[in-house]
Amino acid sequence: MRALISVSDKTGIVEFAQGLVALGWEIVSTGGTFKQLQEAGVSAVEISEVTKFPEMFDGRVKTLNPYIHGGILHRRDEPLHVKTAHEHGIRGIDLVCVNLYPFKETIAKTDDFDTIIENIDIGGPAMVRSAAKNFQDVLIVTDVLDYDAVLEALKEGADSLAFRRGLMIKAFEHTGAYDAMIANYMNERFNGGFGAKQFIVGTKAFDTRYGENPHQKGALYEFDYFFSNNFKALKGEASFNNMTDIHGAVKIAAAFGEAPAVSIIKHANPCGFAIKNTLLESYTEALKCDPVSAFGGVVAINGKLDKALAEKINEIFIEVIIAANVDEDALAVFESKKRIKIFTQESPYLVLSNDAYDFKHIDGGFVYQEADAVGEDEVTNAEQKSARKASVQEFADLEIAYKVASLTKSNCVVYVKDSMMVGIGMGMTSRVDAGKCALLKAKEMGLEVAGCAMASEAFFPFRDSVDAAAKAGVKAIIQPGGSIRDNEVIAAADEHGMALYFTGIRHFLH
Ligand code: 93A
Repeated sequence: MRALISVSDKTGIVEFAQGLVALGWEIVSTGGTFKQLQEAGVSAVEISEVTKFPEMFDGRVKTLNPYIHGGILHRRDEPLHVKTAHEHGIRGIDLVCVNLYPFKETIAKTDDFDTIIENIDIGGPAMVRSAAKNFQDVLIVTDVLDYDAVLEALKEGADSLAFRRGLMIKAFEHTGAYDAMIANYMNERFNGGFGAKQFIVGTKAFDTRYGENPHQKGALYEFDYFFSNNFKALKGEASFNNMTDIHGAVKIAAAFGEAPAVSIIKHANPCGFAIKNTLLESYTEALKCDPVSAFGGVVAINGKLDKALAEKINEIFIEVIIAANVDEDALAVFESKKRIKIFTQESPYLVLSNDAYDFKHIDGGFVYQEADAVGEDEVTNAEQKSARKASVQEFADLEIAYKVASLTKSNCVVYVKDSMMVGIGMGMTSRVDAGKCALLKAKEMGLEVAGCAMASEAFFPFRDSVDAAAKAGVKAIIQPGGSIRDNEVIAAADEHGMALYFTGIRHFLH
């Protein structure tokens, strides 16, 4: 039996080749791989001996040859194929182990187009696809993590058709994802990301137990292995709804750099947020906004979940905690709690993938757009429209309210006082209702709204929301502006002695 090994990521390759040799396999390999195997004392044949051609054109043509592709592709159960192979001196290749030129790593470190082009693998995917097509007779190994399982299967004669089929599917996923990555990169570079005939995304990270409801199947797909690298379950298993809530929670808690921000999310919308001196204080204040909604919610912590914070959170039922990092004795606090789930990113602060994409499913397809974000200076550069200027604390509160509003379902209005959210109304069909709803809730929770700052993610179409806010004691407002009645809104703010700022940028989130 002969194996062809040609890998860019050479992790574990020596051990894999040694394992094959021990099972009586002969190894053929390409330049760099051959060298590595030879240095490790693994006997192998160089590819040029098989192809009877040297590697050519700076390695662009190494394995693209009938001795290789004929060896992989001919059907062992088709007498004419076997005869033709024999006539031409083509020997069978029964296992192909390939991983591709590191296109992703290359685009991450350079813009140099020649380098990028040279890192598009041609011969590799061709071999992967040949072997995958002929999976009945050829094992195709594309994942470093499969080496042990393959050796084990060969040892025990357990390389069944089902086993080979599994490897075949992985192989086509591998080449499919690779070409998608190249197409997406080229589109982004030359078409601003919107010229793609096909937009191809996502690798499965894991299946969720079910979808949004128990009768629906669900799974998480990721771009660029974001979750594989930045999401670890310490307790429990993330559900479909947990993932969308965690998304909302992390986006908000991570929106203020290294500040000790804590957000509480229910059904993808915030029901608590604060930035105080410590994470414990932030959580305590965040919870006051709407402890009823927070019950069974998701808490995101922009820093360490320590024991004291864990004990505080443990006072009520929170379903999910996502913390940048978690102390062991904090985890121990929840030992006897069966239902709580705890996840970490194992980093000092919460991490976002910052992908440039955003899309939403609609029946039969999806709408695709650039991702939205509040610009770094958007709030600082907001235009003062009123006679009155916001105080330093009011301005800090405006920034919090505005960023939270940009990450909350439209229509929304957010009230913040002393860096703590005191009221929020969201997902309403009318902005004035969102405002009323928030105030009603704040009153119910016994929270003081007077003196707070307020933000809206889109303009106020009428002065009614400003009048209502003034009545509640709001002192500063930030919003995009852009309504034909902006002047009435400004006049209302001046009448009430409020500070009013326009950012000029709308942040609908539907
Ligand atoms: O340059 S290629 O597109 N042309 C080829 O014929 C070819 N054959 C194998 N790339 C080719 N490969 C790739 O070389 C493999 O996919 C693998 O990633 C890499 C291994 O090269 P080396 O063994 O020299 O490190």
